[in-house]
Amino acid sequence: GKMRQHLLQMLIENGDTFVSGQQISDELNCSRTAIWKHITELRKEGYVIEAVQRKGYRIVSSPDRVTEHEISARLKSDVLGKNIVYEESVKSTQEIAQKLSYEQKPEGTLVVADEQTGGRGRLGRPWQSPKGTGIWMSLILRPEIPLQKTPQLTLLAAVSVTKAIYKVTGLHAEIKWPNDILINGKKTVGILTELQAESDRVHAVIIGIGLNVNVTVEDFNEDVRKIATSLKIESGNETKRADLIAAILEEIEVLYREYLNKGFGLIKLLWEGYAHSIGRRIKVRTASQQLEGVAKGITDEGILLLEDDNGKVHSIYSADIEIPGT
Ligand code: BTX
Repeated sequence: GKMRQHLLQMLIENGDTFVSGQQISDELNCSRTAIWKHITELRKEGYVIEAVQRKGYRIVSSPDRVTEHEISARLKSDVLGKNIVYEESVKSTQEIAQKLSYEQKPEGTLVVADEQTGGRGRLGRPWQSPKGTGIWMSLILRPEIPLQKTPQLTLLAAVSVTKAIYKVTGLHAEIKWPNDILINGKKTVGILTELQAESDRVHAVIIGIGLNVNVTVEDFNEDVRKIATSLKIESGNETKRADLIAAILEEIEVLYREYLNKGFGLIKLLWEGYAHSIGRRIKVRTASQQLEGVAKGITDEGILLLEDDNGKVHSIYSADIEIPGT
């Protein structure tokens, strides 16, 4: 209920500091007995809460949950994630975010799920989203930019996620154009950008992020096991998903503001710094053709430039790329 969430928020915000029973009962306008009842329930949910006479309560450790309160209590952003919709199990957070966007929910609205039963990648491919192990979320943005610039936001998101992973875990991830983030050559994050637009007017860009956080090898299906990895598999440590979600939203917010004010320049530079495929020989599969050559870089629009063996440079707008030897 509302009161338990409020109590949790107070405890999380106070960190290591005790919150007295008096403070709580004043703020929540409830009795000491009611507080005790809620503390008992929170303990059942996995929170370890210390209770000390004349000092009060404090959280010693929290379960790894991605509920609105777990995220909000850690979030320092101004706009992104101010409105959070948490669901325990959904088909796809993209689907929900699309619907909320049509309902005019504000920019920065975030949909997060503990599990997806029908998570999707590009071109209708499935995205495995096992329960309680990863970040499966969709963010609504409403940038005033022309349609053809929207792919830049995928790159912006990829840079932000890569920075956040490093900040929270110390792991160095690399970006494979356009939308994969790899650690040691294996897929750790997938980003799916979907649009709501009319002629040239962009109503919304829905950025879907799937991040394997505490996923174990056994959690992945047979077919994905060879190509995928997680932060836990790579580092040996568990990460609190809510910490990482907050860090990602903060990084996106900073770069998104920079992008709207000053354009793609800085993001392009950062992206190139994290790029896995630039300068390497790659195979490209687009809807209409297959090409092979060296990835030369990206344009100011975020388009990939590929030089084939005859020295001809192709602009690749959207494709799957394969890096032989990975
Ligand atoms: P993609 O089309 O680049 O990648 C999909 C492919 O990645 C699959 O065909 C499979 O081979 C592999 N794969 C599937 N699941 C995983 C996984 N958990 N880890 C690594 N590799 C995997 C990438 O599409 C974009 C994915 C976006 C997912 C987010 S989650 C929140 C939001 N909701 C939703 O339905 N999709 C997005």
